[in-house]
Amino acid sequence: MTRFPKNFLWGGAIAANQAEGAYLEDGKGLAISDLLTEGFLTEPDQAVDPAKYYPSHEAIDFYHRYKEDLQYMEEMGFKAFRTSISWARIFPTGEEADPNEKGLQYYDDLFAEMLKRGMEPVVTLSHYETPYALTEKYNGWESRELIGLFEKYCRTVFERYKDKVSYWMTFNEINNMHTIPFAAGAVILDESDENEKLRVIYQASHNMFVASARVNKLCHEIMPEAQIGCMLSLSAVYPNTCKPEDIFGAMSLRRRSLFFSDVMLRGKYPSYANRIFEEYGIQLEMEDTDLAEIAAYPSDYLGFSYYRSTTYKDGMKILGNTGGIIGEKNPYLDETPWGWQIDPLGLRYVCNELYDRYQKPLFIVENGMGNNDEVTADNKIHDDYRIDYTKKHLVEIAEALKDGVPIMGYTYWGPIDIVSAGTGEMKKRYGFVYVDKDNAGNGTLRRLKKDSFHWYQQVIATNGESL
Ligand code: BGP
Repeated sequence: MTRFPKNFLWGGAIAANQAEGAYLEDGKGLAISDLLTEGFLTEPDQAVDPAKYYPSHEAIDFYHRYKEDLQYMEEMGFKAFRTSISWARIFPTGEEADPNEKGLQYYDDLFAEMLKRGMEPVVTLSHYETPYALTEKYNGWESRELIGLFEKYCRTVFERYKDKVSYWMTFNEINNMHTIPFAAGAVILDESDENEKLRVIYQASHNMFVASARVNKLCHEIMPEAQIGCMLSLSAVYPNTCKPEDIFGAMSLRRRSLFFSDVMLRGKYPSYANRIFEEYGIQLEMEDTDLAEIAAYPSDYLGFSYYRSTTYKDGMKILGNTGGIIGEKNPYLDETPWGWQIDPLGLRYVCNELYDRYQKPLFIVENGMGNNDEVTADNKIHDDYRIDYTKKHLVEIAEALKDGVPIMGYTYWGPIDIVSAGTGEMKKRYGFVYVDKDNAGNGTLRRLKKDSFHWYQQVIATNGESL
């Protein structure tokens, strides 16, 4: 029995800053990701130090090798390929009067190559790569200035790619404003003042909500047939025990993320937000038209990343928990070498909860297993663990579809090895295609198919029937 819709968007996802490299080539400006030596869980440098290694500067050189890499994706039968446009390729400092034509041309060629190889481009407008000049000048999204600058960037790329791109999304994992605010909002926080820190987190979020509403409107004006979604990181959150305080805390931790999709999909601030603003003395700076715009132009779908589940234990810090993901170990689950708890049923649970809450289509735009793959003497990579992880999650997606949840597609995270966002490592490999490069940046960059490459090719060829 067919378990996946015939138009299900099978594919894979990367991000410009984790794959392209060419970090200053053809006029590109510095992006926030270019100042990180060990990923977004560490503080950025204030300037590039020539003596240091920055993983995003070369990454896997996708900028020059995308034709070869897309050939691998075509061979697996991809229907869709998600990547981001690096804002700093188009407007190097974010404030230029005119866009950088070489940057526009690169993405023109990239999207054309995808379409030629049978893949729908799925484009993230901001994936942890805001022009760093906007952090230096405005402290990123804390300032309303970024609304107009982002709108101008989006209008430029909508106009340029309106005949190539039908699937867009605004801010990658916008709910990570609480855990990695520099990544999600290009803001630097004063960790010494809790109220001020939360004020900046919620002010930046508000400015992004307004920007999202405006570009949703713009997207539909320029491309009436296109779809534009919001995008969140949505691990399942369980109570650590049946203790009522654990149950209530788990709901509160879930709400910390769902606050963002509540605003962007329902078009208004949820009532529970008022208590947070009151308790922390937060007065959001708004213009009279903000709430009307947010109400009038919600996102079309909910894109989200799902890797793992986590638990809430009474007493754990919830709001403003910058510097990483919180959660107690779940004794019923195995975990990856990086401690991410493997919970395929959790994905079915999250899909049902999200559809119950929003009654809008879902798009699983990130799911995958990071692991320390070994290359054998005969150049093989036997990644059965990745096949097992992905198979189990896809089976639960089929169950969620059977539960009546409309799911647009599945773009596996990191179909080719790329730089880890959290740690900057290459050895945290997700790919169905291996890339010869190590954490210190050494390697030939040659590509190798893993066992999982042939497995995923079969899954797509049979529209999931082989699972
Ligand atoms: C998500 C990001 C992706 C990707 C993924 C895996 O938060 O949207 O950019 O990096 O996490 O995380 P990591 O690369 O740290 O393993």
